[in-house]
Amino acid sequence: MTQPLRVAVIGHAFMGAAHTHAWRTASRFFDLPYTPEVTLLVGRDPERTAAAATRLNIAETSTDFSQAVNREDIDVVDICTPGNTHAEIAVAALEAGKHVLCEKPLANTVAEAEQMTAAAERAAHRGVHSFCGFSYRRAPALALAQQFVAEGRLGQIRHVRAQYLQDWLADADAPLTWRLDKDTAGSGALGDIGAHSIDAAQWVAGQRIEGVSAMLHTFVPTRPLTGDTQGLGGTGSAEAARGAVTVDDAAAFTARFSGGAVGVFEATRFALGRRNANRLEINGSHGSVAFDFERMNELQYFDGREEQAAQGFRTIQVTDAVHPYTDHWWPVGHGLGYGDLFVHQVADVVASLHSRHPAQPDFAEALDVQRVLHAVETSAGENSRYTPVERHQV
Ligand code: SOE
Repeated sequence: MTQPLRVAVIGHAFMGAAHTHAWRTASRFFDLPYTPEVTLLVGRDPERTAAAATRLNIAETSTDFSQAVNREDIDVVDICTPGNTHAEIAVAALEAGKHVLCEKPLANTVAEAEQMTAAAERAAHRGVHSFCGFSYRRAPALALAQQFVAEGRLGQIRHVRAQYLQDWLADADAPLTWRLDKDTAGSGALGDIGAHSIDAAQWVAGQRIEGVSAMLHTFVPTRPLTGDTQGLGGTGSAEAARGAVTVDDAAAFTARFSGGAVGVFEATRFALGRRNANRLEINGSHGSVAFDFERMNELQYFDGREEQAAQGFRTIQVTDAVHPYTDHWWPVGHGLGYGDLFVHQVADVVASLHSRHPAQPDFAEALDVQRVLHAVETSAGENSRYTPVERHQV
C-alpha cells in the first residue's frame, strides 16, 4: 500500500457523501501515488456530524474547520459546504500548506474567488495545489466530446448550447433551504447548476465566454421554513411559516465566445420531469456532439463529412477501454454513474499532486467561471437590455 494521503472533509450532506465515497474508492480502481484516507469529518452540528461519520465510517469528527487546517496529520482539505464558507476555509487551508479541493461554484462573489485564487497561487509556489469540483468534466462521454473538439473533428465551432434542467423545486411548497438564500448560496440555479454548464461549455468548446445578455427569474418568492431555515426571512404575518426566496429560480442567457461561437444557456430547477438533465451540444462546421447526463454513458455524434451523414446523429456508447477513464472499470457495455465522476476527480487530483501541471480546473479556472456568473447577474440586473415587444391595437 502506498503512503496515505489524509483527508479532512468539511461538510457531510450530498457533496460530503459523494466526496467521501470517491476518496475511499479511487485507489481501488486507479493506480495512485498515495492511498487517500478520510480521517476527519467536520460539520456544524456535533450530533449530526457524529451520525454522518458513523454512516460514512470516518474515525474523527469536529465542529471547527480550523482543526482540519491546523493539524499536521491532514494533507488535504476537501470543502463540501455552502458557498459562503468557501473562502475562509480555503484561504486558511492553503496558507497552512494543505492541498484544497473545493466544491463549485468556487465562491459567492468574484472578490472572494479572487482572494482564494491569490492564496492558491502563493501556495502553488510551495507545491500546494488547489482544485475546484466541476465534476461533470469527468464524465467519460463529456471528456470524449472535449477530445473530439480538440482534435478538430467538429471544425470551426459555431454553436454552444447548454441546458441544465432539474425539477426538485417545481413544487411551490418545497421547503426553503440554504440553496434559496443569497447570503448563503450566492445565487440560485445560476450558480448551483449554471456554473457547471459554463465550465463544461468553455472546456469542451476550448473558448472563453467574452460577454453575455441575460435574464434571471424567481417563480416562487416565498417557501415554507424548516428547522434549519427558521432564521431566514420569516415574514411574521400569515406567511410567518414561509421565508423569502432571495435567489433566481431560473437563468437564461446568450453568450459570445472568444473563438466566434454563439452560446445559448439555460439553468432551472423547475423543469418538471427533467431530473438532472445536464446537456451540452456543440455544432461545428464539420460536425456536432451532444451530451445529456441523464444518458451519461452515451455521446451523440454527427460527422458531416461522412457518406452516411444523411443518417443523422449516431450514438457512441462510451464504455470501451479506449474511452476516457473507462479502462479502469468494468468490461465494455457496463457503464458508470454519478458517483464515479467524483472517483475520477479524486484519481486526477491525487495523481497530479506532485506534477508541475496539477489537475484542472484549479482555482484560477474556477475564478473565470465566477466572472461569467457575475457578468450574467450584472446583465440581468436593472440595466439589462430587455426590450419589451410593442403590440399596438390595430
Ligand atoms: C443541485 O441540486 C446539485 O446537487 C448540484 O449542486 C450538483 O453540483 C449537481 O452535480 C447535482 O445537482
